[in-house]
Amino acid sequence: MLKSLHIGRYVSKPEDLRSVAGFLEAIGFERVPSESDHSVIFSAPIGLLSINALSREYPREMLNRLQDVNRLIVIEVANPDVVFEIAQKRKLKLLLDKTSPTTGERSFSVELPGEIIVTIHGKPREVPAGFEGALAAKGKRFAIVVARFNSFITERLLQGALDGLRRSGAKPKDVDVVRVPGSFEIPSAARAFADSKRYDAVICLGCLLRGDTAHYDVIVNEVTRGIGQSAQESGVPHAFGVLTCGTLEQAIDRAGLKMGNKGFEAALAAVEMASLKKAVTRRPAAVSKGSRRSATGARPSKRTSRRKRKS
Ligand code: DLZ
Repeated sequence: MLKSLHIGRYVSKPEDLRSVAGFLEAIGFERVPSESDHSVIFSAPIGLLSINALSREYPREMLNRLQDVNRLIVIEVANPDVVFEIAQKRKLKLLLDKTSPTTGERSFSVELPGEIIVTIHGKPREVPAGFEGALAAKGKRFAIVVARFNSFITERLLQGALDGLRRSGAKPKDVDVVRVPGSFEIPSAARAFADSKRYDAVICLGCLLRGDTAHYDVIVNEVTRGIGQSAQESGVPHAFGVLTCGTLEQAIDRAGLKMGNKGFEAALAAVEMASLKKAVTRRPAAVSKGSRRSATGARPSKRTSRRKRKS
């Protein structure tokens, strides 16, 4: 029974092998390890074998080449425009480029070294533009909850967080800092800040070091769950800047040495999420069900408004 399909194509000169392989790799084919130095093997996510009648639309030059169909490779891709750019960057000779007016499918053929012709086809998917929060803290208020346990580390995280907020435009008067005994106490303090509705985001800083007992595992889970729960139930963004390390050395690296400062990173995450939350709540819905404005930002007609008032 059929196990797998291998299609071989031959380049006319051995030295062309490298550039053909380079192009196939650049567009996403995965190289299968091979000991041979006169062939390269690739795997594709889905393989299909197509038997084609030659089209009269093809230019004469291409028809002549296709007399030897052994030199044609047909590849379906998710976005032919991206592959087209790759082919252009590699200065591959374009033989044909057409887009179906009915299906929108683009199909183009390029000549690779070694007299190989590749026909790429696919339908570019429409990707929504999307939006994201900005690193703009000006006018927003932040609460920082810092654990005193392992203060040698957590005070460095705090300095990093304050630096991140300042660099994003936050004013010192808009930042409140509270210290709690250890990481276990962070969630309840964070929740109190979040419930006050006076802050745009809460930044949680602590340092849990694995000891010889099960204490670490119990607390790690509880602190993580508690901070997540506070964020979800209050609707106020919380940034997680609690280090969970095996050794003091690892913690030092993450508090300003080799691995950056996780307090600084947490502050930037808080600023971005606070900004994103504002953007989401202000943005008109794509499909408006009785909302004041439609997706285009237009208000509903007066007739609709009147009808709504009556009911
Ligand atoms: C008790 C304890 C221990 C053993 N280890 C840590 C730690 O590595 N990091 C930390 O932030 N806190 C630790 N704590 C303190 C607990 O978080 C908590 O403050 C106490 O159990 C009191 O509730």
